[in-house]
Amino acid sequence: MPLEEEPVMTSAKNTPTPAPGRPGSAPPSLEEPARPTGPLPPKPDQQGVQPRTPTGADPSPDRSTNAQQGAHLTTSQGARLRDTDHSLKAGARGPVLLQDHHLREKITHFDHERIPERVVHARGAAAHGVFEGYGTAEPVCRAAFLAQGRRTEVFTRFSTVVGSRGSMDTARDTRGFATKFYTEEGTFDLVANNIPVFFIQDGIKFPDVVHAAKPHPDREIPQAQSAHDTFWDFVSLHTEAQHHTLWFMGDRGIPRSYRMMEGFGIHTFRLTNAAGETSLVKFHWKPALGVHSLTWEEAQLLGGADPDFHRRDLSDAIESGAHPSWELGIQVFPDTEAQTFEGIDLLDPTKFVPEELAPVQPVGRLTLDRNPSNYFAETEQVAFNPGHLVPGIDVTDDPLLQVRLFSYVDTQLTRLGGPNFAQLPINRAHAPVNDMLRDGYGQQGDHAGVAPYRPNSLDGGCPFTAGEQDGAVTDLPVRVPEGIKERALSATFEDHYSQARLFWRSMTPVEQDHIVDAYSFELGKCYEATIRQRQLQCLANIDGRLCARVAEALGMPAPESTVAAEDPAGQVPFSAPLSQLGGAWPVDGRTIGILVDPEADNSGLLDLHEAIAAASMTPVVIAPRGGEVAGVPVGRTFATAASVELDALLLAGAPRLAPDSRPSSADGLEPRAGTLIDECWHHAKAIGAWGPGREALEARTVPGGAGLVVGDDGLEVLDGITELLAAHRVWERFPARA
Ligand code: HDE
Repeated sequence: MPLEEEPVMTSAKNTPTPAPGRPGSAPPSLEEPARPTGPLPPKPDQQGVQPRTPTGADPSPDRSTNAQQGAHLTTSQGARLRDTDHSLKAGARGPVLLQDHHLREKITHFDHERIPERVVHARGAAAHGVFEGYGTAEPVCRAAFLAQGRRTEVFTRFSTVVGSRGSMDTARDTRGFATKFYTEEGTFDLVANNIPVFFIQDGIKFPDVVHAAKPHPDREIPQAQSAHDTFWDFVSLHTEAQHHTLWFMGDRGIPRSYRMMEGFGIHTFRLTNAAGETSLVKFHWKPALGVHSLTWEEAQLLGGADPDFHRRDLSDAIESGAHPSWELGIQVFPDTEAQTFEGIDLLDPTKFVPEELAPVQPVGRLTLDRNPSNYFAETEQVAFNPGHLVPGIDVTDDPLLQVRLFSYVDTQLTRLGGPNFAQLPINRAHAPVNDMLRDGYGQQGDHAGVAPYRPNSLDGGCPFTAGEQDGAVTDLPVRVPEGIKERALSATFEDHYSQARLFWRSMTPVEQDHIVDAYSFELGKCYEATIRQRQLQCLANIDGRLCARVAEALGMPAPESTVAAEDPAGQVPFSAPLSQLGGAWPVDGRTIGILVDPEADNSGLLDLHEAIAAASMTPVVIAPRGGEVAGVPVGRTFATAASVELDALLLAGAPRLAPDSRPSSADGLEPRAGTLIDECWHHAKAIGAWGPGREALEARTVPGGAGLVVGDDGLEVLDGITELLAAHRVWERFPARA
């Protein structure tokens, strides 16, 4: 039988799923195609993406991928198949035959599709992008990717720490923020978190803190939560964890979006400039959109309404063209023998350096502009390692960092099934690779030559080692402090409370309220009174007022502090950048709900929809039923809408229930529309209304209340809402309680 001609584009992946309410995406055909027709076009943010080859440069396209070539279904060996729905049987109702190769291959492969999830940071979402250097780092760092105007491809993965791969995005937790820079000098990984300090000072304790935070081993509950006895048992006994814990009891533990988080390298790194001079630095990512958070109630509701909230938010924003960006900055400290700055031990990862003491100096910009095309191949298989460094960037003796340098490869050997995971497309260096690593599970290199050893004469002596002038990584002649071999901790690591106190003092009253609520919730979930009591003691050592407020909520006595309350030498009393409030920020990628009554006059709806999209925000029309209203697609019906998905709400109409349909509220408003307004009001979101929507607004909120915008039409109201959104939330609606 002659083979049919192949269509030009044959991959059927990338079926566009239009974001709610986004008009214009071509729907797939109703019928299953009978002949190859070519796929739906790739999404705009995925255009021109080719899988990277595992080995060698520029192989033929046929060798570049073994996935989805040609129009026809084949076995893994390329033999075309005419049926994949029926196993080969002895008669239509008889037993299945072992000789059915396709059946066995299909089931066997399926049986092995899952790999172990990450032992921590299992739940994540990622995106591709570009980093552009400003050249401002040159006085301290010779890394080529920081040069002015140098553009480097990057891949960034965000994650929660504790939950399993299928857990909710909005759990209260620290977030990972790991970036792979595919630089021309080799790959540099900045494996960061959204909190600048860590739980522990020595990596040997990492299994302890993780075992304490993970679900209880007997019943495996709770999932993705720190609100349980084992976690608070550990951190209340292990007081160096108190500082980090306070940060994630604060609003940073429940970010509004990955796009609105800071990132911190935590450890101190050592940089070298072209003259060989060294400096100590801490890395910071500053988001262009500002640092913003959910409320705790929103986070909890989202856990049910949309467990993928952060993942969806990131990919929707990128797909709609609202590309998130961050500035990379460094705090620079002199590389002295003491490795301290203003009395702060730079090797202690439970301490940060306030920006008032060392400003964050911008050195480049990261922009994420492309979603992965395959979650497993990219986001799941990416392997970061703080030991992936380039010339000009080196580690220090921070005992947490030193252990990390061992752990990442070790865990990846199991997770990614052998030693060749650096050859996976997402992990491949973009710099030429010429190693002498050979064989092993999953080897994809077809290495030439006979002499993968040095010295050799058979392969012409290749590969040659490089000198510093050829861009080689050099080992810095750093002095190692002399001492005896001992399992001990430096006395400079002993202060566990003063920076936690600085953090607490630097919060605004509403942020302090959130912290009190978080401790009250978390400790309220602990069964053991002694654990609550012990943690109250830690809070008393941080701040008496914090302790008293949490103790009151728990109905327990507040203990007295057992530590000195004076600030250590050099510490600032207050650090403004620690608070998230204040300032005005771009509104790109914010979601605006528009509640409509399809029976009313919706003539201005299309213009409003377009105006919101033109301002780089996402409009979502919410109506009693699906379809279109005035030419605009309904993004959410009352069955699928949730207030927690929205940043602001516009009331274009006031859908009502028919009087005899079922019990209604006094204002006659459709109850689910009423709940939407109530929740947006309660969560301090901006709400706008015009026409019949004004009536609903007045009925469900406090007339004249903060953050309410009324006007004659949607466009006028939108201006006021956009202004309010720049501050993220209508903070005046949360009167400070203390
Ligand atoms: Fe990690 N960490 N970590 N960590 N870490 C991992 O590596 C580890 C620490 C961070 O999106 C693991 O491939 C130890 C600090 C991120 O793939 C593992 C210690 C910081 C990610 C590991 C730390 C991080 C990881 C699990 C204490 C912030 C996710 C899977 C010595 C500066 C990366 C993997 C991704 C992942 C070990 C402490 C950040 C087990 C032993 C401090 C963002 O190797």
